[in-house]
Amino acid sequence: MRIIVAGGDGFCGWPTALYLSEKGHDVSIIDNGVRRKIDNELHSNSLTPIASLEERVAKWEELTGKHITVYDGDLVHYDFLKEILRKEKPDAFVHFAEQRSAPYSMIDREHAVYTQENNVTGTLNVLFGIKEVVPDCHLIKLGTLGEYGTPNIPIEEGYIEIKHKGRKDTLPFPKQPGSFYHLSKVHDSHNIMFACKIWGIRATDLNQGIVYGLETEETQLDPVLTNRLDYDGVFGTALNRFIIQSTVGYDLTVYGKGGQTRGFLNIKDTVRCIEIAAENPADFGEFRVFNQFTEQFSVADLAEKVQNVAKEEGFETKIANLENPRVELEEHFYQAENTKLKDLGLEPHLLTEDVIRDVLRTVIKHKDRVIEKNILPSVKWK
Ligand code: NAD
Ligand code: USQ
Repeated sequence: MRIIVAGGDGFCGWPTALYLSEKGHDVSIIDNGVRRKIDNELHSNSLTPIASLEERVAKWEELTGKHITVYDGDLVHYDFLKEILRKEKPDAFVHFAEQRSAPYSMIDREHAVYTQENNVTGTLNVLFGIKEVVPDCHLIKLGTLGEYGTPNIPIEEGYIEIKHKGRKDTLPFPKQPGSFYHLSKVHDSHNIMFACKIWGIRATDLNQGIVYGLETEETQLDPVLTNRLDYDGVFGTALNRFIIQSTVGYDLTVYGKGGQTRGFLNIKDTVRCIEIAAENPADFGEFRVFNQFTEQFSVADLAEKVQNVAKEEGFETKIANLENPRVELEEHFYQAENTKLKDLGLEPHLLTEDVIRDVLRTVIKHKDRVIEKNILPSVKWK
């Protein structure tokens, strides 16, 4: 298949581009490099040293003979996007290219506006581009499990059957997102659903949980192919952050009571889920939704797991219950459905002590790069 990976320089996009290329697909990447610029804005960095995108794809070609074309540009620029769609004529468009940090979207008005303009306009452009240039192309869009929030009922995959006043219908599952970032994903989902309905576009919305780990078989082939790894209070995510904190002598930063429960998955499963979605496209006019995670944990559970493994590796770590910078439930019911990807062949890499140990040992090699003042959360919701 001819596949465009938008956001292919990022944490999920880079390993996905390599994985799909390895599987024999003709892959091209669109990325405007904004994630690297945001590191400069925040005076932050990836824990792992990352090569430029040009160096990355050159090394991949040198090692495997497989070519990945790179387009340096912005999805928000419609003429640029249309030109690439005309050139590439993709069978699938994998869309990772969004501002993905909840805290970043909550810094101030400018950051909230940037997040929603970047994400919503970029996705609208992709929808119009598919309609006008490549109507057969399957859109594989990264949504987020956080679109649903934490309702007091089990979370279904996209839709719920509701009986009301003697009548029955299958309707989109209610959305209660917890940041301007998560809201941007809800807006995207609505726009995609509408475009499928009116234009007959085929789309899969992957409501992904929190991704942990960093390496896949492909990124491990050479240090130049190494994936980025975020640990700071703005872009770092729960489990990866805890592992890194344990190696530099920081208390694990559990926010509030730590009963916040979320869906998680290994980066090795992210890349496979994209392949599954690509190989099993949605029908024309179908807005298909998969919940893309493999296990659910509370943040307190995760901190404890990391504490145990870190201890075995010689790091004595304490768990801090910091004042929660976010507005969210800290103790709640949580049960999300995740059968559709497994039914299509996903075999999850589950979170074992060995998996945590593996990431921890990789992290140790780069722990001198940690900028300590970036570890504590700096953005408040209120
Ligand atoms: P990332 O920030 O590492 O990667 C996103 C990439 O997209 C970056 O390389 C950035 O430069 C690029 N980009 C952003 N806006 C762009 C634009 N307008 N035009 C072109 N390129 C643009 O993020 P990630 O962690 O790889 O996440 C990828 C996607 O998966 C996001 O949509 C995110 O919301 C979703 N997701 C991520 C996680 C996670 O835990 N990382 C979990 C669930 C969903
Ligand atoms: N948390 C802590 N301590 C930390 C970091 C986070 O207790 O040091 C808590 C948060 O308060 C929250 C939970 O852990 O309750 C998850 O926070 P996170 O920063 O790990 O993840 P989140 O902000 O939800 O965002 C991440 C990605 C985003 C993706 C989302 C998937 O950055 O792109 O969409 O995970 S989900 O959470 O399923 O919506």
